[in-house]
Amino acid sequence: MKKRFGALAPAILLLLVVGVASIGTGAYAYFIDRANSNNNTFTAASLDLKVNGTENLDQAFTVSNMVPGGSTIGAYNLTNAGTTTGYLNFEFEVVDYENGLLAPEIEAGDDGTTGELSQFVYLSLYVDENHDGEFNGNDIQIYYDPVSIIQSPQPSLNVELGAGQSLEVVASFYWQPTDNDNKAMTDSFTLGITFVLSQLQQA
Ligand SMILES: [Ca+2]
Ligand SMILES: [Ca+2]
Ligand SMILES: [Ca+2]
Repeated sequence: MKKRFGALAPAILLLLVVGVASIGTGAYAYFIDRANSNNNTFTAASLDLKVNGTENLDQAFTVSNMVPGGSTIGAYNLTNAGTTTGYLNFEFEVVDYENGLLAPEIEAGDDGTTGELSQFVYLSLYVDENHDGEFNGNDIQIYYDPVSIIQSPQPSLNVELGAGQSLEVVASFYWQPTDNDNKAMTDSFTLGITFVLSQLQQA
């Protein structure tokens, strides 16, 4: 009898071990169910600024035979064709040309060093919020001064432009008459405007 029990002991011990192990791994068949959130996708947004529907607008203004008291006006349509809100700011580049020195220029004290036209022509640049072609109401003034000083640091305006939104920027040029207008005879200037749309507001 003692001998038979001794022979069964390893088997009983094995059952005990399996039982304890089963409790430890939780292998009993309780109910279970799962629900899923599949194909989570992450895509970058875009900022895509267009002026009059293009990336590089050439010669929006070509004005010849300017005279004191003369003016010209035009408008840009700016669109954020991207998918996230941007903030609009402005950069400018002016280059003056003398184009020869006439007697009236010399008599006015012009030394031919550089052209003077940009000192006489004022630019009024503004966001025309109410689209009436005039600076009024809640319109946002971007610049109002002689063109010659437009390259000096300008305050950041950070005009908000939402995804898919457009706004109108009006540029109005006016030759403010002075006693020195003769200095600008035959002179010319080129003006480049860069519209900058950025995700963050500029300092
Ligand atoms: Ca000249
Ligand atoms: Ca207006
Ligand atoms: Ca001149």
